[in-house]
Amino acid sequence: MAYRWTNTLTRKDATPEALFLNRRQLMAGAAAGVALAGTGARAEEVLEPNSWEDITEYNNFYEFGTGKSDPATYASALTTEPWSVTIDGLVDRPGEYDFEDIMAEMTVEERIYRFRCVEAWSMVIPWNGFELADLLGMAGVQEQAKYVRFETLYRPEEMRGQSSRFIDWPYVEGLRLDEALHPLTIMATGIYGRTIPNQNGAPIRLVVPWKYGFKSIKSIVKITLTDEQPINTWQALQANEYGFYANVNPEVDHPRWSQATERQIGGGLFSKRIPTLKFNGYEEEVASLYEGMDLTRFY
Ligand SMILES: Nc1nc2c(c(=O)[nH]1)N[C@H]1C(S)=C(S)[C@@H](COP(=O)(O)O)O[C@H]1N2
Ligand SMILES: [Mo]
Repeated sequence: MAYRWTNTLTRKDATPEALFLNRRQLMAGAAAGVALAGTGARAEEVLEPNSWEDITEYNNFYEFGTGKSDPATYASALTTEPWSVTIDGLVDRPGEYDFEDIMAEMTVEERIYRFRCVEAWSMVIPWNGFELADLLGMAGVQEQAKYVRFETLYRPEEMRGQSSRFIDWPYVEGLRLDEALHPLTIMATGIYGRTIPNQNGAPIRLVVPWKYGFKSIKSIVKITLTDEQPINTWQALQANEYGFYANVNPEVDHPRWSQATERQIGGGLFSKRIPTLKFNGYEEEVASLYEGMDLTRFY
């Protein structure tokens, strides 16, 4: 079954309060899907999502500038139709996959996830999307593949921040294959039941909720299956501050600030710092991926 988003939903259509509340409670449980079987406790948890305004007006998307309001101000210049994603490397069916053709095959669901930036702020975001594993399945992952490398669009005519050369564009990210195939890892195409806004990474972006936000690469045009660990943009830029794994860990401070707590975006007067959770609260689901690894070294 495939479900396709359209641009015709308004926020009011998408979130009748009572309906949304019910759905939210359902999805809080469904969010972790298979991985949650038998771990009832977290499934009961209900996360209060941030507002549409918080989520779409306070962003990091350096292709449009380094200020938090730059993406909301300038990302409307980005053309997202037509869009295609090249999937290549160690796959059975390499090629340029049209966004529409991908969506026709995928089942879109809502996932309400904590989102924790390495800069120590956080939100809760109701994404719409599908599991990355399903998309990789479309291309057929070969046995020798060990990592997945992602690339954002490079189009300086529309992405004004790309005229600044402090980043070696395009923005690149990577995951180990087992991280990429984990049921919590999704490709997001919507927020609050609406098409994902350009500033949040339209038309398709990665969301890996147990890792720092910079891993969740936006506006993806290329996915490569490889047997070599990719060098992600932030690691290339500042390897002593940002690593490949980038798992949220309150016990390992950033060289320039503590990661023990985080500032909740929104809430006005009630805005506060809360303790940061190991693996951003998804420890039960993902800790086994890192058994035997020294998480203070592999950051
Ligand atoms: N292509 C690209 N992807 C990106 C970034 C970026 O600058 N460029 N910023 C990252 C960072 S640091 C964060 S915190 C999240 C922010 O996502 P949001 O604006 O949807 O909250 O996007 C990540 N993905
Ligand atoms: Mo971030």
